[in-house]
Amino acid sequence: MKINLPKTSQLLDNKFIFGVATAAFQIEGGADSRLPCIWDDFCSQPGRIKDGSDGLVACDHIHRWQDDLELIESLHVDAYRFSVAWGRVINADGSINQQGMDFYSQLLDALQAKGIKAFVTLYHWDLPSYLQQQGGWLNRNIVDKFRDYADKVSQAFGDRVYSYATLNEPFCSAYLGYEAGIHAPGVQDRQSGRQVAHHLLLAHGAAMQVLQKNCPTALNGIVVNVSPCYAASASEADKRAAQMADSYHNQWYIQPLLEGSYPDLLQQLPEHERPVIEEGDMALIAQPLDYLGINYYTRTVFEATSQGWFRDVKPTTAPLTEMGWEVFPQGLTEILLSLHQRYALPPVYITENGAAMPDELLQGQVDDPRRVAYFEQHLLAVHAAIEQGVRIGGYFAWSLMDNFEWAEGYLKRFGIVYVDYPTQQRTMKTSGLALQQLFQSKKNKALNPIS
Ligand code: IFM
Repeated sequence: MKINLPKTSQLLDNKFIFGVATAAFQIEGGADSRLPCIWDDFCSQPGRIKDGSDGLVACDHIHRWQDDLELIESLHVDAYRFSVAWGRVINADGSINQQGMDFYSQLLDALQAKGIKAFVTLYHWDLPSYLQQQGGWLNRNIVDKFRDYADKVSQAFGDRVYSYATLNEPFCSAYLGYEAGIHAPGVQDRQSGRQVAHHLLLAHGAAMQVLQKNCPTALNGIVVNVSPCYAASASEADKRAAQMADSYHNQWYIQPLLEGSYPDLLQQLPEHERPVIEEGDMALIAQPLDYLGINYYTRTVFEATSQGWFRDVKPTTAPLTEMGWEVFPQGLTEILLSLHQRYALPPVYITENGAAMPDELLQGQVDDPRRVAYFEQHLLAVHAAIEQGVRIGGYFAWSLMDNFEWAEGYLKRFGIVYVDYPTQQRTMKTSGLALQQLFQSKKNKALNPIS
């Protein structure tokens, strides 16, 4: 199966970056060589993870990274996006864990030798447990801890990193972890969620200053997840609900980053639900960004509640992925355009996009035509946004391989490479082959621009 893009698409330009993405806790395993984190603790609480699993072994990437890197190279990607496990590189007393640092150092060297750009995320949700015991993201001191972590990592990695993201999806850490309570650490409290969001944004700002000082030539920024919010009906109440949801879930993170202020919705929260914001905080958050990473999977539809708030309506009829998420590629174009119209956006990278599908390994093959279609539709959506003026520098498929899908455990497969967990054998899916062909044809076009 092929992924077809218009021949003249800017996605096929030499400068456009194609890549695949992963995150430390989801693939590494090797829990005995790092400090425990909040996700280890969460997994050990009965009922938190659908299949009762954990990240102790995951894809055993820690021992198989060289083979995995061959796989990445075989895809003809320009870049590989991965995250650093904080508790693998920094000890509880703040000193460097050299063995852990060496692991990423070797990976960076190997990527460099293969000409693959490293996109490094500093925080993809795996806060060390000892920091959680000190209050975690609710304790404002976390900002200093994160700054120090960013400093040590960026000094150790030097200029081998093409791009840093301070945080991956602060919405998930704050909202899913502290308001909905379905992610670690499993708290359900609105004020905590808003406070954690504020501390995450502050930590981002503090780390950005360090990154710009230590790595002035790297592309430094942050990755947010966005889900465009649609009204369930044409009623004024539902339209307003969708606007509020957009403010609460999307703009709550983007507006402080780009404009140094929270959406007006903040003023509508009762005082006891608002975050504590100190003088100078908003300026620290709004550090200039070299790029904004956007993760997109689906849209969300909202209706009004009788309390004047919003509630999402589960999709039923449209094509759904295994996550129950609607396949809605035009939402990606629409959210990119609306952000472009609303803000002075830095260059955007689509840092995650992909789908969980009901994959089966049959006679050594995994045929996933619906995922191929998903990628094609979303790449076309990116193309459409570029055509309408949004500056987009790259696109990363989520994910390189099946992995630990947080509260869903190993039940949901997002990989373009299938992982047979009992044997740890990797099998390229049809979608992996389709992306491989696309990525290769882009490289070939760059080499032979006339063809
Ligand atoms: O697996 C996650 C990833 O860790 C963050 N973004 C969304 C993906 C799919 O749920």
